[in-house]
Amino acid sequence: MKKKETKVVIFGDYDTGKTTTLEQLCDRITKVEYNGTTVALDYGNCMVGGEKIHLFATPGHERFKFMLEIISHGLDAAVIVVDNSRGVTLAEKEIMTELEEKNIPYVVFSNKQDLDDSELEIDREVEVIPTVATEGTGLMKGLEILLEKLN
Ligand SMILES: Nc1nc2c(ncn2[C@@H]2O[C@H](COP(=O)(O)OP(=O)(O)OP(=O)(O)O)[C@@H](O)[C@H]2O)c(=O)[nH]1
Ligand SMILES: [Mg+2]
Repeated sequence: MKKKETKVVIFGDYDTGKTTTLEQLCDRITKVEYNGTTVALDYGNCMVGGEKIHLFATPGHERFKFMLEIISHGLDAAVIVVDNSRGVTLAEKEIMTELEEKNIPYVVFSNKQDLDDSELEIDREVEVIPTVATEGTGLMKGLEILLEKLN
C-alpha cells in the first residue's frame, strides 16, 4: 500500500518568514528566489511521525500572486506565516477566508516574536503558534498541531 503523503502550503504576506520557516523544517530545500525574495516557490520535505510531508512556500509579493493558485493545487493543509510586528494583513485575511471556504485545515504562525511578542490580534477562531523562524522556535510544534487536524 502506498504510504500516506501530505501536502502543506505556507502562505503569508511578503517578508514574513515563509522561506526561513521552510528552511528550518526541512534539510534540503529548493528555492526559486531573487535577492532573497521568493519569485516562484520553495519546496522541501520532512518526515513527521512516519509520514512524508511535502512543504511548499509561496511568494509573498503581490506581483507573484498568480503562483498561489498553482502551488495550492491539491493541498491538504496550510500554514499562514504572519509577521507579528506587522499584524495580520488584508492579503492574509483573504487567504484565510479562502481556506475556510474550501474547508482546508490551517494554523497561523505569529512569527518574529523576537521583535514583538505581543498577542496577535485575529478576528477568527484559529490556532496561533508563536514562532521565531530564524531560531527554529515553535515551528515543528506548529506543524505537528496542524497535522493533528488532518487525522
Ligand atoms: N527577527 C526575525 N527575523 C526573521 C524571522 N523570520 C524571518 N526573518 C527575517 O525576515 C526576512 C524575510 O525572511 P524570508 O523567510 O525570506 O521571508 P519570506 O516570507 O519568504 O519573504 P518573501 O518570499 O519575499 O515573501 C529575512 O531577513 C529573515 O532573516 C524571525 O523570526 N525574526
Ligand atoms: Mg520567501
